[in-house]
Amino acid sequence: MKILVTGAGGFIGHHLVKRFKAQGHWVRAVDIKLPEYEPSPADEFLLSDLRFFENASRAVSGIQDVYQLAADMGGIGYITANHASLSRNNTLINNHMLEAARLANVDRYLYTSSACVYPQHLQHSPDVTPLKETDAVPADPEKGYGWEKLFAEQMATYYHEEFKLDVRIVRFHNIYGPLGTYDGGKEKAPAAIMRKVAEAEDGGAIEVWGDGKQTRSFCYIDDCVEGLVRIMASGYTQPINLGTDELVTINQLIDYAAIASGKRLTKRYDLTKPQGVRGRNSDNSKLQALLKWEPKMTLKQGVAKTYPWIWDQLDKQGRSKKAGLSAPKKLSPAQHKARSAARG
Ligand code: NAD
Ligand code: GDC
Repeated sequence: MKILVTGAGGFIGHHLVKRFKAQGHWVRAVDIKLPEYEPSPADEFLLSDLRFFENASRAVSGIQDVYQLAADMGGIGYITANHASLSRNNTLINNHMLEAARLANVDRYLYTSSACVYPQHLQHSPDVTPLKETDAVPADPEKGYGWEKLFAEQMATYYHEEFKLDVRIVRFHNIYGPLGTYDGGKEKAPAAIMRKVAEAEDGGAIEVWGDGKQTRSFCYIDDCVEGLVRIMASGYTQPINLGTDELVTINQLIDYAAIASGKRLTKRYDLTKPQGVRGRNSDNSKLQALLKWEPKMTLKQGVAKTYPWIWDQLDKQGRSKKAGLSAPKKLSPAQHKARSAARG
């Protein structure tokens, strides 16, 4: 099969290319950048900007299956700071990709959307009711990124209705794992927290955005890739959640990272930082009914698999700190107090 993966220089796209190559498919990868942490195994890698129609057209030429992952995106800090440019970039990419795919007569087209499409008024409580696909409309999504994702979903649906394009629309719920961005401003909470833990001295404190009581569900990358392949095969053309329904607080996420590190750490809350919705979880009823499958990896297991990779990356830059308390004589009285509190 000839497969196109756009956004293949990014986190999920790169993992997807590896999966397809392992299955023996021919893969064209497209992105404006190469993968940062290891080379792509794609048969062809086009460094190309999909905001331009001629590039989208070239990308889909001769292709059977399209996996459209190219997007200007990041964690809550990034997506709340760039509403205009991000929305413009992504609407251009998605509109051109759909039209190019239609004209090239591709077999199947999978679009990667986000849980950010869900109405904000349904996400005011940490004890949130899991979000089901039909909750998305009437709309009240995340400003900028959520609106453009919802519009791109609608566009994919219109292309299906009007031109019979065989679409898939997948709503990711916070995906994490090795080879994901952990630094530079685009990182999401799991990678950011693991970076902070890796850089912290044992017995020290890490900065947390918000009060740590906000909730999310997080999905490990291997489950995400498996889910994408299964959803493509399913023939289902309406939006579908892809995530876990393991609701955790950000404090729990930090505790799992601390366990993986072997360090004793305290948390320092910064309420001035971006926090997004108060609670978000995935309702997986449709996913289970459709695929008889859902993501399996618990957050504790996934963090244990991801932390060593982030630690190694930072270690190469001289930024990681090993577990093991340093000599007490170097500590100030305030640090002594914090350490005692951390030890409980
Ligand atoms: P990522 O940022 O690692 O990958 C996206 C890639 O798109 C990047 O490599 C980027 O360079 C590329 N890109 C941006 N503009 C481009 C352009 N004009 N032309 C070509 N390529 C361009 O993000 P990811 O986590 O791998 O996300 C993949 C997809 O999944 C995106 O559509 C994203 O919105 C969606 N998504 C991801 C998550 C998550 O938790 N990771 C959650 C919801 C939705
Ligand atoms: O960035 P994110 O993972 O995005 O943040 C989750 C929660 O973790 C937020 O409440 C944030 O304040 C908190 N948090 C605590 N410390 C930190 O150091 C930190 N860095 C970050 N980034 N967050 C921290 C995401 C979007 C994605 C996407 C997914 C879909 O929203 O950013 O682009 O589409 O949702 O699930 P989040 O979960 O709000």
